Amino acid sequence: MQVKINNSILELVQGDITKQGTEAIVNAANSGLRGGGGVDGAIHRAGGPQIMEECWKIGGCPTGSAVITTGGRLQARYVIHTVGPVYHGGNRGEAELLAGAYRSSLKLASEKGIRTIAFPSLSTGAYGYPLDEAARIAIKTVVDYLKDHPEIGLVRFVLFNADAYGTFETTLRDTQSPLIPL
Ligand code: AR6
Repeated sequence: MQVKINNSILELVQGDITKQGTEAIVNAANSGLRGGGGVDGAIHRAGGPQIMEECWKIGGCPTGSAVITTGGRLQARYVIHTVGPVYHGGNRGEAELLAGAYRSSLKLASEKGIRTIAFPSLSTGAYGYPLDEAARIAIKTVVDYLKDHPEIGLVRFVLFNADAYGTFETTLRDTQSPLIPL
């Protein structure tokens, strides 16, 4: 599914983040940038050791922030590493931290002149964020950013399975409807 936000494209696909040909892909990292499972493990496996070497030099990344490395052997030229919150029930600032992770990644892309970027669904694996709430925050944050930042031409959400794709699709359809406010 694709929608236009001013002159930019927001796209949903089902697939593997490591296979994307966007200029940057986003990693669902931890604050130590130490690697792990899920998206993080897949990106380091596919991209090779250079990405981890750069992560060691950077040292870390607070929750809600983002840092950038090259893409190593990946097709994407850059990896933007961001850290979503661990979900503890929703009353510990998780929503703002999750929005912050998307926003910081997009801001870094704008600063680096990156025009195409692919995101996984941050925090919805090991970090336990409920998918429907996370999808709503992800889509609202990206749509709001694209409205003000025409320099980003394409944002793609890469959803790993049909369930995640369906949830993002329903959420995006709802937010596109003038009858249902964000
Ligand atoms: N492409 C796209 N999406 C994927 C892929 C892939 N190759 N693999 C998994 N997903 P997670 P988090 C989906 O756990 O919740 C790591 O150990 C997955 O189905 O990767 O932010 C880090 O080091 C889920 O919906 O990220 C951190 O310690 C979503 O991506 C911690 O996990 C995110 O799942 C971060 O946890």
